[in-house]
Amino acid sequence: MIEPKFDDLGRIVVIIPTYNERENLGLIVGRLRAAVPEAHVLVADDNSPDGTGAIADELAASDEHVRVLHRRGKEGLGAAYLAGFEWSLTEGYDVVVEMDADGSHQPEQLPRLLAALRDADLVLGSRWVPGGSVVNWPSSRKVLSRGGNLYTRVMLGVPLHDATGGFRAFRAQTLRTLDLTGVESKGYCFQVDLAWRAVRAGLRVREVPIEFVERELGVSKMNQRIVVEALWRVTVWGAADKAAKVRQVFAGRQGTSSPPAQRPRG
Ligand SMILES: Nc1nc2c(ncn2[C@@H]2O[C@H](COP(=O)(O)OP(=O)(O)OP(=O)(O)O)[C@@H](O)[C@H]2O)c(=O)[nH]1
Ligand SMILES: [Mg+2]
Repeated sequence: MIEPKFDDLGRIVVIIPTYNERENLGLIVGRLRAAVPEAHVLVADDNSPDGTGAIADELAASDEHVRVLHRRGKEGLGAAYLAGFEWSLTEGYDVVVEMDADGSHQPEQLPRLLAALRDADLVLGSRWVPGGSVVNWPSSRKVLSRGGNLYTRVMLGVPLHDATGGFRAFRAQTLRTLDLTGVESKGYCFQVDLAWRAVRAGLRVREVPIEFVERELGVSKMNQRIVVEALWRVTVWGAADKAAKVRQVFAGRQGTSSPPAQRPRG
């Protein structure tokens, strides 16, 4: 019996959203089970046409640490995570982790995130802090990610370097605090949305460096629509936030009392 290293954090579940990841799922779950044996795994599959859901069921049948959430159809990463969060909170987990199925997020680096969660409410695996890196990305993709993160930092005023990344560890209490019922974001901006909510709620958000490895197997679900959604929503959120601050300045000048600038939304 291997001694759990993170039992002080409580029960841990790693949510892996999948859409057509049949080549990757078994590999990633195997690596995860070896890297953090005490963690449970929830595969959130959107009825993948390639049969990923059936593979997930096979994994679950042979390992009681693995569970599967079968969803109706492809509704985007954000919706799959929201369903996974709800399941995890209902099941009473204390720590909820987000991780891609395609090997970009290395399960061997999860202990780093979990260790950092001891002094944080949300830990982000970050490609763009010292020590972080990306393997096998063309420079166009690096520019897109770094540019998107810079834009997010400027528009929303979040002090984060990788708000779009999806390798994260939440305390369950963080998810409860954020009130996720109003989250509509679907693609990358789902990650931005949650990080921004956590910062605005005054929670402790920490970034730890990760090495992100571009997928080798299977097909990317990244598309132009996901990028446009992120750009559009960040712009709208940022403009609304700045307008609210200007209104507060004017209200303050007129001597009326106003709520604090950075209130949690939920
Ligand atoms: N359940 C579910 N999972 C999804 C959906 N879209 C993407 N995913 C999963 O979310 C994770 C990230 O998607 P990727 O296609 O790897 O997106 P990406 O990492 O931005 O793109 P690449 O760098 O090209 O891999 C993978 O595990 C996908 O299988 C979806 O609509 N539903
Ligand atoms: Mg990927």
